[in-house]
Amino acid sequence: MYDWLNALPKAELHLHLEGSLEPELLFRLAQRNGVALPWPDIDALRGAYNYGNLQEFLDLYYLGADVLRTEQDFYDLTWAYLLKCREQNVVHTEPFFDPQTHTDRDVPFAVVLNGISQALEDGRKQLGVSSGLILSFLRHLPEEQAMRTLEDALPFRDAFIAVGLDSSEKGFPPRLFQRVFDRARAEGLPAVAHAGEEGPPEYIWEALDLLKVLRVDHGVRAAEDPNLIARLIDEQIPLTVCPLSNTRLRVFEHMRDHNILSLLDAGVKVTVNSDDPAYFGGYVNENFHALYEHLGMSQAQAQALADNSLDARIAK
Ligand code: ES4
Ligand code: ZN
Repeated sequence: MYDWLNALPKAELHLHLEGSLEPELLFRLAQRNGVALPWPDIDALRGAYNYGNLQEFLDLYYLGADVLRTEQDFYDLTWAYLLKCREQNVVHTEPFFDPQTHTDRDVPFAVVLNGISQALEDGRKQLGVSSGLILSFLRHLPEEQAMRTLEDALPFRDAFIAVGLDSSEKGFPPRLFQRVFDRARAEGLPAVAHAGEEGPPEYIWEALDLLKVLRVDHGVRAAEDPNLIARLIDEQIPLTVCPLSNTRLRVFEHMRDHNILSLLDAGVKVTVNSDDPAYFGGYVNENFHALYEHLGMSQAQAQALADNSLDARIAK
């Protein structure tokens, strides 16, 4: 079963490039750029990968991202992830990046984008991994800063397939970003958004009705609202679910409690994704393995999940 799962062609639709920064590369880039780290060695950093909730993870994720400084750094980060894609039969990926995490540290937008875009282009040519990049806004920062980030991005409009919304969810509802998403849509950029990870079902309604998202990232708390589930099924709105992320961040206490297969069987278009693989202990295939091990996922269910991922692509 594990070999069969590994060989399944699949797409990854929920992956933060900054969250694919493995500790080894993190330490190498820190040394290359002369950045002092709060951890004495790689094992100490790995020891810190223990989170009580989303915010505890995010605090570490933003600290780690501080080693990314040059175009080459962003290239190396993206390339390492694409090598994983090839290894895992991820034939298509639509990764996120968070420009504000870098521009707020005075790393220019173009430095970040050029490094990532060059690696994605080389990945298409040399690895046969197709891709489309999603520009994600940080929702814990003011709406004006998201709008400024969008303005910075528009000269590079063709480098993106969509905009997204991530970071701390509770207290930062989608409605705060309606103007930014209106502007993006006017420029022809479709939208996705994190909603219903830690936040309530109302945030998923807002993402659909106000931000007009094509997909919902996470969305697992939709299960608390039967009317919302009916809408997701009726409109076949994809959810990009991240099982290892959800258990590491205590959205579900144990993998056996995860609702992804119940949602699948109910007719919701769910997909399997890794979110921040370096921080949550696995890439896409390890997420599939966990569903087999703890939820008894069948081959037919795994095939449906992989088919959903290819079908839910924005870039076709
Ligand atoms: C994230 Cl798991 C998760 N949730 C929200 N924002 C994020 N950024 C990176 N990983
Ligand atoms: Zn995410």
